[in-house]
Amino acid sequence: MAFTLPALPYAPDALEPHIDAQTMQIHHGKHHQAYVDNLNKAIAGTPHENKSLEELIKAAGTISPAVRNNGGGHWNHSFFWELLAPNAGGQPTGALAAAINDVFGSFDSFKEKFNTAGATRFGSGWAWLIINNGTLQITSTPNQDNPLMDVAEVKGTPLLGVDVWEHAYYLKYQNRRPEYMNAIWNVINWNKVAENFAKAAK
Ligand code: MN3
Repeated sequence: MAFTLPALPYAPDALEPHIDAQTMQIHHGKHHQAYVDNLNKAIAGTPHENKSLEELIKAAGTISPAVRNNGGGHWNHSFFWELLAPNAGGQPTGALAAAINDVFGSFDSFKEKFNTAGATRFGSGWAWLIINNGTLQITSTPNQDNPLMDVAEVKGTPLLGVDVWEHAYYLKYQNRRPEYMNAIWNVINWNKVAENFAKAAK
């Protein structure tokens, strides 16, 4: 069964002025679409054809780089779009807020550490908030890898992921990745992150 591009859960201009419409259109319609198309090409006629995306991701180290890169790209972007929303941002509440304060001291200190993880990821990759054995942790991965992969240096269940590839911000922020990392907090959908947390903490 071929994979398909999920629709954006909001209009491409809904995250303005923090993430511009053109970036969203190209990022979703061209980059994410290409990961989906190339993943389908890579698994066509192979034993991986009928596996779920999660199964492919978890075996990333034992399958072809094309499946690792494009499967990761498809999983990561599908996850990412849901984590953003118009009229979002602010701070988490409830159990998630308590867990963040517990581990990082405060929301501001969490944000600072997360921004640093994104800013210091050399080249292309992702910054993550994960849960691992019940504990929150910040990490980052190169390229389209993610913490679910068997090849990840730090493994866990992603709760929040931010794309730090240049294609995610270059049109508006050019080389200023830290500025993009600061702006994205205005559109983080904490309800979705809390949902991921509740599911993973079970
Ligand atoms: Mn991307």
